[in-house]
Amino acid sequence: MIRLFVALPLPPLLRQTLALAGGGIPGARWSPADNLHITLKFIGEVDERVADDIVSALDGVHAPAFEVALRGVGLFESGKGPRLLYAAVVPSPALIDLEKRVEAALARVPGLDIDDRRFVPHVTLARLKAPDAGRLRAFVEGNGGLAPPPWRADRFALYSSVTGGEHPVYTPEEWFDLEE
Ligand code: 3AM
Repeated sequence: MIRLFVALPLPPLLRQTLALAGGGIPGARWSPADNLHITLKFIGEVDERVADDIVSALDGVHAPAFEVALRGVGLFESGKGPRLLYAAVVPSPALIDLEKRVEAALARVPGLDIDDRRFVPHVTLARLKAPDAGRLRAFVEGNGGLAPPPWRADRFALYSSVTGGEHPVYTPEEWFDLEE
């Protein structure tokens, strides 16, 4: 079995910059630079044979390359308080369209049960467990103006995810080019 998700990578320099912004909030586990990405669709655990079908399906996704921009930070909350700190992604029509195309391609793979939660494009900066409320608020307020230079998304990847360690290990297993 292999745990998979589909995501857009972030440029290496941007990953380093965002990872360096971390620290200083007790109760926040910061994503290492290598883990920063924009999830398009979480797939979950699948059999290796199904993984091959997923690659074939994603090969059939044709979409244009497009500009991506991050703008500000936000929190995902659960009933028990904030659980995830993220950099928000400007939801351009091209990004929404790509997510829909990936979703449609995966829907055609037999044996897959993909979650259909609303797409809120984001980059997970930290996972939170009883974070220090004052420090968290200061970080969110201090980074409301986050606006790194936009970049051109010209490919996406099928990533594997190995959980269990301090941080999950994400590895791009296959790349899929967007059209220029
Ligand atoms: O892009 P982020 O970091 O928000 O939280 C997991 C991570 O999202 C999410 O998939 C990405 C790669 O692991 N994820 C993990 N389990 C999930 C699930 N059961 C999930 N998303 C939806 N349903």
